[in-house]
Amino acid sequence: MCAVLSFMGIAGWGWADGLIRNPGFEDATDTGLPNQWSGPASVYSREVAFKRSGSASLKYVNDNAEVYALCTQPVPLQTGKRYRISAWVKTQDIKGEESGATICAEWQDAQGKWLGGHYPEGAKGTTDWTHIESVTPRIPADAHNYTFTCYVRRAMTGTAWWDDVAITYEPEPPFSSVLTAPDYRGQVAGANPELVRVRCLINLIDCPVQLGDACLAWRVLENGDRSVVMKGEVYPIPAATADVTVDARELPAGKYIVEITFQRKDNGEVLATNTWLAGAGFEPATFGL
Ligand SMILES: [Ca+2]
Repeated sequence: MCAVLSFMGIAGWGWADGLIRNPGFEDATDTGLPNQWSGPASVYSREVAFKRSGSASLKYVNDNAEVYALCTQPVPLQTGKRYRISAWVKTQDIKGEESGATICAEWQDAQGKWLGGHYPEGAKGTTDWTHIESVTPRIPADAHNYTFTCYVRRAMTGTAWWDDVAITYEPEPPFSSVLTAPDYRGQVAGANPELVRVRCLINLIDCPVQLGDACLAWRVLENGDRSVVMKGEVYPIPAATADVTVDARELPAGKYIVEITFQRKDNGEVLATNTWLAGAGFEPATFGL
C-alpha cells in the first residue's frame, strides 16, 4: 500500500508591510536616541556594542525600580485590522516581578485617550537575543492614533536591548480546506471508490473580494511530472463553505496532487492556493488519487 496525504501549505496571500521607521535602530540622532524614536535619553540610547543585525540596537539601562520609561514611535495602523508585532530582545540582569523587556502596540481615540493595546510578555534575567512575536486583536473602530513601544515592564531594573522590531498587517487567510473524502489516507480505492471531495472554507473578512466575484479553480496534477490530468472550476461559489468534487475513478493508479486556487473570476488573480497530495494503492481494485 502506498498512501500519502499531507497539507502542503498556503501560498499567494499576505504581505509584509513594515510600518516602523528605523526598525533596526541604525539611524542615529545627536540626542543619543535612535532616529524616529522618542523616550527619556537617561534610560534609552542607540547602542553599537550589541546588535542583532546591522550596526546598532536600542539599549535600556535603569537601576531605579521607581522609573518607568518607554521608547515609542507613532505607527500608521488601520481600524478593523490585526497586526503582528515582533522584536528581538536581549537582557542582562532584568529584575522584578513583571515579565521584563518587551514591546507593545497601543491605540488612542482622536482626543488622545487610551483605548487599548496589545502587550506580549517579555524576557527577564539574563538572556541572549530572544524573539518576541504576537498578533494584536482587531483595532477598534474608534481608534485614531497608534504607537509601537519598546519598554521594560513597570518596577523592574537592569539592562536590555531591542533590534529588528516590526509591526505588519496580519490578514486572516481567505481560504482553507479539508480533504473530506476519500476518508482513508487520501485513497480512491476498494470496490466502490469515492469521489474526491475537498471542503473549502472561505473567510473574506480581510479579503477585498466579494464571494460572487471569485471562483475555485482546481487541477489534478500527476505527482511526478506535474502534468495536468484533470481540471475544473466552481463558479459561482455557492456559499462560504463549499465542496470541490473530483471524479478520479478513471485515473490510473498513482499519486496525484489536488490543487485548489481561490481566485478572482474576472482576471484570474490568485488570492490563495491550497494543495493536497493524495496517494493510491497499486493493487488491482484501486484507482488513482
Ligand atoms: Ca540593528
